Amino acid sequence: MSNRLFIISNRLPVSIEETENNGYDIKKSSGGLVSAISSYLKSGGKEAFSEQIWAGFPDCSPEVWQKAHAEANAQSEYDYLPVFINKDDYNLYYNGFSNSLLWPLFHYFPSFAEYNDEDFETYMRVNRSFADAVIPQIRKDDMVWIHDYHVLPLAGMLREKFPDLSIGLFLHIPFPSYELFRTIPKQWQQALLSGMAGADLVGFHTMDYASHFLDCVEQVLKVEHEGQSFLYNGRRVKADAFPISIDVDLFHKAAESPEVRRHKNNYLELKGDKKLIFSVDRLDYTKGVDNRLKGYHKFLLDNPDYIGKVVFVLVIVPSRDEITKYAEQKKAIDEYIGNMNSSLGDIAWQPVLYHYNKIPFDEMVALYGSCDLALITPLRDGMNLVAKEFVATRTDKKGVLILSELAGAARELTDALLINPNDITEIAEAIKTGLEMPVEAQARRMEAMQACVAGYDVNSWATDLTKSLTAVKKNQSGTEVT
Ligand code: GDG
Repeated sequence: MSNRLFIISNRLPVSIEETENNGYDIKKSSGGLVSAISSYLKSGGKEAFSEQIWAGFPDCSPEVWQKAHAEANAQSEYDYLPVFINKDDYNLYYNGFSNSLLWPLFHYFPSFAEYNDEDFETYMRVNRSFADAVIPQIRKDDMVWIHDYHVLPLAGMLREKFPDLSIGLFLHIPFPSYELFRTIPKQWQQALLSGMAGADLVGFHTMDYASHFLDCVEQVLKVEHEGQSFLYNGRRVKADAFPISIDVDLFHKAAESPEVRRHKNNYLELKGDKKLIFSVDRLDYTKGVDNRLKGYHKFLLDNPDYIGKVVFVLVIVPSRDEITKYAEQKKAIDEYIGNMNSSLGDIAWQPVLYHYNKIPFDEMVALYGSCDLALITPLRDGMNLVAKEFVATRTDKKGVLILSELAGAARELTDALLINPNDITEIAEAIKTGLEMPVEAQARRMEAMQACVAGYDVNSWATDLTKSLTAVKKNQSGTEVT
């Protein structure tokens, strides 16, 4: 238990907000990555490490951080290491290269990708700032765990200084096929892949993504892989699948908690004898909300008996709203819902109940628990945790999951009603099938999906990754294939 766990991600799991009179507010983030790592540490992971350090952008200036960091650190299980990035650089690195090139391209939206030299240069410079901030703090027996597409070149930058350091990199989004990856200028392809190959273990949600990565490495870095690993600069690098999951117990327990029950009772009363469809996503064109609405619209037009007898609660959490494509997506959704509600609904009933804001955890779980159908239709999604959370919540074994076959989660949740998110008719038909599915069939499918989610929960994911990294390190004696 001598080594430390060193996590690096774009953002720290805390942010400091300046308030009036020189004060500050410490806000803990509650994203998927933070809850994944926290629940792993709580359930035994902590014993494996002497300390946990988390490096990332704190979303505040060094002056504000200076005032608040002691208190923030005292409240946390992590030692925070802030990486300060100025506003202009952050804009080009985050809104630019990360979210206007890598995000759309890796999600198979090449026409949304913006190839901009200044964005690339800033992305590399910001990654260098990450390296500069963490290098003086790293000890050679630390286990470094880098997360996501914002920091792809970082492993390579750390490797220059620490030839033997244990470095894992996990990508939370898909990795695209070479045919898409090659649309990036060659110098950028090289920088991204050689940076990723600085890790010892590169983790993805599915084997498809891992295979695409290995294929790109072969084409761009001219290094052949043997099985799932390749030799790069004399070091063996492994690519593998680690399908991220959720804290199953948290959702089980939450489903039975008095707060969730209270919200659930309210929703059940509100719903009356109507059917309830539910979805919750960040605002993102990859989530397929337009097609979801079109599919629901078609379902109502094709099955007019359901008019007035079903409500779709659509929750969208604001996200990346400084990027034009996101603002356009918001506008398109608003307009579609406005038109649909006024053409099909009346004062007494609206087909879509739209909420454009984050909802509290208990309310989200109550909606998972009281809906008849969860409608999850991303055009591409690395994994999709909402699908797994819905399944884990349904201790009553009721409810139907409609899931896009283009989400990573579809590889595991094969007992969902799987649909192609570009096929509006298939979505419409699946809604009808789902709403009319006998309870025995619902229970059978739900039990199979619950067994799958419980069989590989978030702790399995984190343990699997850390053990695998340790094994890769052990096997790295030379050219041994792992
Ligand atoms: C990326 C990848 C991959 C959402 N709305 C509310 C809320 N949430 C929580 C959900 C869930 C998380 O946010 C969303 O996770 P997803 O996996 O669905 O999607 P991304 O944000 O796109 O995440 C994705 C993931 O990373 C992990 O690797 O699965 O493919 O794109 O946990 O519960 N939570 C609350 N209120 C909301 O309104 N409380």
